[in-house]
Amino acid sequence: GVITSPNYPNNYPNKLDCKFSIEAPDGATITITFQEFSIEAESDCSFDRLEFIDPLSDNTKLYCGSTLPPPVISKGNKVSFLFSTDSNVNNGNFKITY
Ligand SMILES: [Ca+2]
Repeated sequence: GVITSPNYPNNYPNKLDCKFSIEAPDGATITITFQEFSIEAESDCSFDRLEFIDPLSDNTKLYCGSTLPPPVISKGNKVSFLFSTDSNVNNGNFKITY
């Protein structure tokens, strides 16, 4: 499957709070591959962020900036992403396959 930022391939909107959930069959894991990635950079990703949540892992990941993140493999069969953006600077987008 594919997940893209809202308005892809154009810039994502400001003031977003989006959740994307992926569920695979029981016993399966999910491999996430980032194809394109560029969202507002900040050292703590406090402006715009993509948060990766794997319920079986304590290792929640926050992504921002324009470096393509490495692939991620889930521990279990469910993962979700939360995409949050603030009220200004929205020059970017992302595309993820799983
Ligand atoms: Ca922003």
